[in-house]
This record gives sequence, structure tokens and C-alpha cells, in this order.
Amino acid sequence: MSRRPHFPRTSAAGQLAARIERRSARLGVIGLGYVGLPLAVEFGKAGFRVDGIDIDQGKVGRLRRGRSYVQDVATADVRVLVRSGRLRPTTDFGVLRNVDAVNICVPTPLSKQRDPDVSYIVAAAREVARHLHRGMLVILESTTYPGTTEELILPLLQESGMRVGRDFFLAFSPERVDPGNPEYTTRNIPKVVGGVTPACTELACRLYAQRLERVVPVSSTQVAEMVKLLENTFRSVNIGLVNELALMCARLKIDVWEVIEAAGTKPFGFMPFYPGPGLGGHCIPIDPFYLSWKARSAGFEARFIELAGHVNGHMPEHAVGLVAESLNRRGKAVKGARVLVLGVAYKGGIDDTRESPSLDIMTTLEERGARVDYSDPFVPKLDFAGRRRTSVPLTPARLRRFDCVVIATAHRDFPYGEIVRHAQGIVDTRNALKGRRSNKIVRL
Ligand code: SAJ
Repeated sequence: MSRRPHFPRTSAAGQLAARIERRSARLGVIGLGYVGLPLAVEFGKAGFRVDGIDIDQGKVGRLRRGRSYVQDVATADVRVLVRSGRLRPTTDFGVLRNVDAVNICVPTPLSKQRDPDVSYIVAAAREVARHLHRGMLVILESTTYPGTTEELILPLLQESGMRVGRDFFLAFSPERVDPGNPEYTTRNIPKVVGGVTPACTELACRLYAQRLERVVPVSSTQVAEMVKLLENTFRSVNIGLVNELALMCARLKIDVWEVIEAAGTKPFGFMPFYPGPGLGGHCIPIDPFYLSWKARSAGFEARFIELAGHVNGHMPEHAVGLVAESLNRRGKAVKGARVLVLGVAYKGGIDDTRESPSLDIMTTLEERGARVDYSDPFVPKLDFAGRRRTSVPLTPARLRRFDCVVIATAHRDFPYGEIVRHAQGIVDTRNALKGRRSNKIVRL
């Protein structure tokens, strides 16, 4: 990194730096989801006044009533910050006229064609551009392809006639929030920051440094954008590798779980990943395709990403095949069978069902004529495939009623002993029944 820039006190950068230092800077956060709300709360706790902006009136209303809707944000924290006026939830983007720095934390899904959908970023950037004023710092946090900040956002802000790095400042800093992780939080996860100019990088770093434990400056917005995509593509490709290994081991009659556990004893140069029924969440199944899309636009085929997507995308179908195997062992067919899917959240310990492979499993089972229910202590109600469903309580009588039970998400609180005792047949896609021997169990 080049030498840290010095700002003349009277310059826009110098004045912003002073306000950040004194924590008198007015902050804005656009998008109050699992990324934006924790960030707004952390800045509020640091003593800043934060305008939290969201288009969802329901979210804004709940926050104004002092209530959190994000698992990792305590309602008590929201109540204190809202009552003290430090956190001001609003749907009015006009407040941006008075903020010195704004973080954009909006979703970046894939379109139906599985291309990047940056419409939320553009909509937010347009609102920022409308209210952009001299000395304002704009930071994009939404995961996106390299180039988004300077190809999409910068031109919108430059329409003001102001100059980036002198009159306003623009940077990218990838969100690294891991929902439900009690150890790594918004505050202690190192924050990578890349600005359009060194002054942009410096000012964004100084803002985060007011509250976050470690800030990692990099040389450009593109590097910062690419860092996040590498992190999540790394996971997607390695999960794809181990899923393919699981399919190989099934053919070779080798216990893939034992193989991974033993390989995990290697103290260096190896990191265990685990096979499963597919890839869920709003990051891992999606982020790599932002990268492969951008690579393709540069004439490069990101084959690992596409192959991992193919392998991971096949796993729900493979899990349904294991259900068919379990039923066949008892002379039953999928058609007409009663199947209970355990866990609809995309991973253990959370309530998020986005892109959950459990939903793919349920869809395929129902397409093949099974009667499907689910049980998930984190998801009491589920609107799925046009029907509102309710989580089934795992009583012995209920468990006995199903022809097959599929462990799709390994929530820690499931009563696994009861499940083995009372279920007629079990498909374990997560090695949740590790070490339990029973001819009822079909393992992935
Ligand atoms: N999965 C496997 N096998 C594995 C690991 C995960 O099948 O070995 C599946 C999970 O069941 C889930 C999906 O992949 O369906 C994604 O799981 P994840 O553990 O990657 O969890 P996410 O989606 O919550 O990923 C987030 C990411 N955080 C951000 O993007 C900021 C990711 O970068 C984190 O590394 C990950 O949390 C984490 O480590 O928990």
C-alpha cells in the first residue's frame, strides 16, 4: 500500500476526516438486513448518529418500535439506539442530504437467467447520486463482480460534476457477515477496503477503524470486490469437490465421512469440507456466478465455478435417490410414500431457508408423488410450493408415521436418538448420525 495520504484541514477530505475522528460525522446505511443492520448498530454504539434507510416499511416500523428482526442483533441494542436517537430508521432517502458517509448494503441476487442482478445496487446508487454533496463518502458493501463500483456507481456520482477523490469519495468493502456465528461478528471480522483513489481508501479505512477491530486496505475497488468472490468461490468449488468425492466413494463402497475425518488430521495444507444434499444460502450458491459472468464478459471461461455449480446442483437429486433406496429396501415406492424432511434452513443453527437444498428435495419428492412434510425448530411455518406448511413435532408417534425421514439440515437440537429409535427408515445426508449403527440408516 502507498504512503497514507495527508489531508489539508480545509479540504473536503480533511473536514470529513476530522468529523470521523470526532465521531460527529452523520452516517447512513442503506439496506437494513443481516449486513446493514449490524453495521448500523455498531456505528451507533461507537457514538455516531446513523440514518438507517430501508425500502421495507415493515422493517423500519419494527426498528422504530425498538425491535430487531436480525438473529445477530439484540432487540435491547436496537431499543437503546433508537430511543437515544442514535439510530434513526427511515424509508426516506432524503436524509442522505445530511449524511457525511453512506454504506450500501443491498441484496445482489441472480436473475432468472442466472446473471448478476445489480438492480438494487443501481437503485440505491441513484438515490445517493440525487443527494450527493461535497465531502461525502460512499461505500458499497454488497457482494458483486469486479468493476461494479467504478463501472456502475462512479458514473452516477460523477454526473454531479464533482470529482472523485477530491469532492466526494467512493470505496468498496466486502461484507463478511456470517449469520448465526457467535465467534465472528461484524466488529471482529477483518474489513477489506479498496477505494477509487488513495484518499477514498484512507477515509473509508478511518471510518471503519472507529468501530471495527481490524481494517485491511487494498489498492483498488476491483481487488476488494474480487477478494469476496475468491472467498466464496473457494468454498463453492471445495464443496463441489467433496460432493463429487462422496459420489465416487458411494460407487467404491468407501465411507467418505471417515476419509474426510482422517484427512482432517493433516495439520497443514488441508481444510475439511463436507458433502451434503446441496448448496444453500444467499452467498455461496450465488457469488461465484457473479465472478464467472464477469470472466465470460472478458472472454474467459471459469470452468471450476461452472463445474462446481453442476455438481452441487445435482446433490438434491442424489439425496432423493437415497430416499428411493431407503424405501425400496422396505418394498415401498416414492410415489405415495410419506416422507419427513428434517431441517429446511440452509445450514444448521439458523432460520434462513434461502436457496436451501431441502426445498429442492421437497420439490422433487412431491413431483415424484411422495407426500412430504418437514420439521425444523427454527422454521415453525413455511410458505412453499403454494402452500403454508407447519413444522411437524418430532414425537415418537409422528416419527413412526413416516415411511422415510431425511436429515437434510443437521440442527444440533434434533433428537437423533429418538429419530433412530422410532423412524422406519432414515436418510442421513449430513453424517448427523455419525457412529450410530442401524440398518434403518442410508448415508450420503
Ligand atoms: N456446505 C456444505 N459443505 C461444507 C460447507 C457448507 O455442503 O463443507 C453447505 C451448507 O450446508 C450450506 C452452504 O454450503 O447449505 C453454504 O454454507 P456456508 O458454510 O458456506 O455458509 P454461508 O452460506 O452462511 O456462508 C457464509 C459466507 N459468509 C459470507 O459470505 C460473508 C462464507 O464466506 C463463510 O465462509 C461461511 O458463511 C462460513 O464460514 O460459515
